[in-house]
Amino acid sequence: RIAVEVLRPQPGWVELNPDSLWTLFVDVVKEAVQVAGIQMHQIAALGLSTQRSTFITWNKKTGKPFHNFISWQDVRAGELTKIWNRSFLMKTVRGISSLLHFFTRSSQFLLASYLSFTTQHISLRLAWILQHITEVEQAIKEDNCCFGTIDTWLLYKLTKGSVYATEYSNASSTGFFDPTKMQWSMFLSKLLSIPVSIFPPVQDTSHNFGSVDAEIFGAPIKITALVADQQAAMFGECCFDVGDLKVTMGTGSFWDVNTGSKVHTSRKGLYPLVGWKIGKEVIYLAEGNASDTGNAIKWAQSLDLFTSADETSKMAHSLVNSGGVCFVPSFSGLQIPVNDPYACTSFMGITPSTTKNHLVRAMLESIAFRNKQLYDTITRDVGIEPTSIRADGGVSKNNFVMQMTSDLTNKTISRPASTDMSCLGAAFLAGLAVGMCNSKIKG
Ligand SMILES: *[C@@H]1O[C@H](CO)[C@@H](O)[C@H](O)[C@H]1NC(C)=O
Ligand SMILES: *[C@@H]1O[C@H](CO)[C@@H](O)[C@H](O)[C@H]1NC(C)=O
Ligand SMILES: *[C@@H]1O[C@H](CO)[C@@H](O)[C@H](O)[C@H]1NC(C)=O
Ligand SMILES: *[C@H]1O[C@H](CO)[C@@H](O)[C@H](O)[C@H]1NC(C)=O
Repeated sequence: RIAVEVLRPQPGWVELNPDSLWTLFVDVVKEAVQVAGIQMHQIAALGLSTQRSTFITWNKKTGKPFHNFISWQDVRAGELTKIWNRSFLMKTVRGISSLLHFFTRSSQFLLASYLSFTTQHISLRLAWILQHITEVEQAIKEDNCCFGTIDTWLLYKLTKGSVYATEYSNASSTGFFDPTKMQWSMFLSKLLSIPVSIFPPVQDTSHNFGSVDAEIFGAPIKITALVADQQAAMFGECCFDVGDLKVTMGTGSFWDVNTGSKVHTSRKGLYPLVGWKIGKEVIYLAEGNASDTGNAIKWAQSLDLFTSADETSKMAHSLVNSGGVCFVPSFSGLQIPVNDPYACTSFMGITPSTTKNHLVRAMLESIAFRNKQLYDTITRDVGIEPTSIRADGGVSKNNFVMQMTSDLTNKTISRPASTDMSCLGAAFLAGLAVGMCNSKIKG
């Protein structure tokens, strides 16, 4: 597994170098094609699935970035977030919006009435950049600033600067996109004084975005899909029908449910997203997450509670219960349905007879309990009774966690042989655009 080096120049700042990301990306594609034993010219289409809410801005004329990628984990806008969230203006916005919703019943106003900023949304990190990097401010004045998430940046680089675009699933995860109107949010733009003109044009998920410059891979491959990671996983898992539900368990757990052509407005903190837009059809999702899943396991590994995550399921199964030990997985607070950003991580119930196995079992149980909590919240809030749950991501390989989740929810869980569904989803979407798959594939 190849990973881009994560830079932490100051406490709370999390960045990625755009040039190393680009170089690594090109190397990985070349190697994958070589390992598959095929030639570049045999490839019909390329689909990209990328991490969400990580962004960059660059000079339109020279293509030179103004700063590193600002990761979704970056909390430099924490102070700004607190100030905005508590401001009189935001209270007024929420108050007026809920009043307007009362009279109009428009979901647009209901969404605004729950508006509160978090550091994970792009809005305030972008506002921070505008305030602190004068080059960006200047470039915006001269209409010379491009904004992009990782997909947009890779597309721009792949086409040597000739294509500048993003697509709906990605745009909607920025928190700067209005899913009820399917355009960049004029409201947030005015509120935060960030001109909409810096955002890229939004295209369909499965669309002919242009071709890779022949110099890069030695052949001009068509780029026909851009899609954000969770949405790609949803597509890869074939969650095409209303009520289809999946969970991707990686660093965190992401639960997504297909809400069809309806934007779901939630009172519990589920986030509405565009799943994909293909031609006239727009599919919406509602999403909830638990931010510490693989994270918690990695932490335990760093303390030498075990040497490989593969051992944990066996360790947990070696006991009948956790011996009264409980773990709360909240390194980044607890998300829905608790919604407490300050919840602290803890082990409780430790006694002199507690062993490593008890601690590990308590941690795995906590992941299953969070799954149950999210499952209940989502199915009640959206009003569905799914027949099964589809699971993917690295942690879904853990038999103990999956069995306990299945027992708690009383649902069958289906798990694909290969757990990287984001890649498969992007490939399906790319194939769709070049006619390799005539319609969505079932099964
Ligand atoms: C934001 O403000 C609202 C209302 O003032 C409050 O209920 C909520 O907990 C705040 N959220 C954060 C993350 O500070
Ligand atoms: C996780 O959910 C919280 C709300 O519960 C949301 O603010 C946050 O943006 C989500 N995280 C990601 C990475 O989508
Ligand atoms: C679990 O599901 C089965 C089959 O769907 C059902 O017959 C049974 O009553 C359920 N058990 C509980 C405790 O809900
Ligand atoms: C898609 O959007 C997300 C959120 O805005 C962003 O982090 C990601 O980099 C985007 N993908 C691309 C390829 O631009």
